[in-house]
Amino acid sequence: MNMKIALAGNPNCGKTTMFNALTGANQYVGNWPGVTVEKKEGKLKGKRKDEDIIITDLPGIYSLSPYTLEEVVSRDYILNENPDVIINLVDATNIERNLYLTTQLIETGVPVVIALNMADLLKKRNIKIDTKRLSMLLNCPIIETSALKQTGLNDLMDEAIKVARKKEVALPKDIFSSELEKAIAEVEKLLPVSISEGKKRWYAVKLLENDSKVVESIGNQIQNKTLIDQQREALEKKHDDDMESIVTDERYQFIQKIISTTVKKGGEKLTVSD
Ligand code: BGO
Repeated sequence: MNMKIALAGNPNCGKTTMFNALTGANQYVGNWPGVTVEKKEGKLKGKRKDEDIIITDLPGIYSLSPYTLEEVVSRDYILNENPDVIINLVDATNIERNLYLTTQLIETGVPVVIALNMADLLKKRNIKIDTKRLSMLLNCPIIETSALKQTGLNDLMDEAIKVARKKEVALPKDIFSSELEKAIAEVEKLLPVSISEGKKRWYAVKLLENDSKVVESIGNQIQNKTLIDQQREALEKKHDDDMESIVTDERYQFIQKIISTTVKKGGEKLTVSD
């Protein structure tokens, strides 16, 4: 069996430690084509080592925007190289910030499994996470791991392989406000047939944001580009803000909403309001 697994996450979430734990000495290090960003790939070690499971360690990033080489390398890989699954490492002690990237990864049409890493620190930091509920709200499997102590890694790989074989992509419901969701649905209708069903949402959001690289790559395949501009302008006028900020704010509002019922820090109460 051939399988491609991508590791993605914020800087300092424990990705290097996880990559080393999963691949051991079976690593090749080079550069991503055309740029001086380090590319690390390795074969999964241990009991499944004959199955040819290749793990690609993507650069540490906070977002899939087009502004840094690391972000561009990561998103080009995810969208064009067809990994079977993304393992998204989330630092459990810094969950709010880390989930911002998660909300973007789950839009790319590639199935995602979350490794809730640094789980060994949760007790010490007095943080409680209702993993089951968080997984339900994100519509995405979550496995608690400690890359440092090498716990949860077998369960993580079992889940990632299961999800990769299933090839089903699930989006969380209601990430954005209904007006933004409506605009995204309208833009999806204008996308060229070359964009697969699963990837449509990502491209629609990026076109609404006027993402320079996406406009450059598929802009000329869209006939009614003015309709996208109209959707963007209407929302920008209503919010008196630019589209990228509107999308960013709504992602954080979604994250706030879901963590308010799933994450408890210190003596805070965990309230379930819906
Ligand atoms: C230092 N649990 C704990 N407790 N720590 C972890 C875990 C985990 O699950 N996973 C990683 N770390 P990287 P990126 C360090 O280096 O893999 C730690 O950027 C130190 N170094 O050991 O590098 C890991 O690749 C001195 O910590 O992350 C590392 O994603 C004092 O998280 C750090 C304390 O891991 C970042 C920590 C000299």
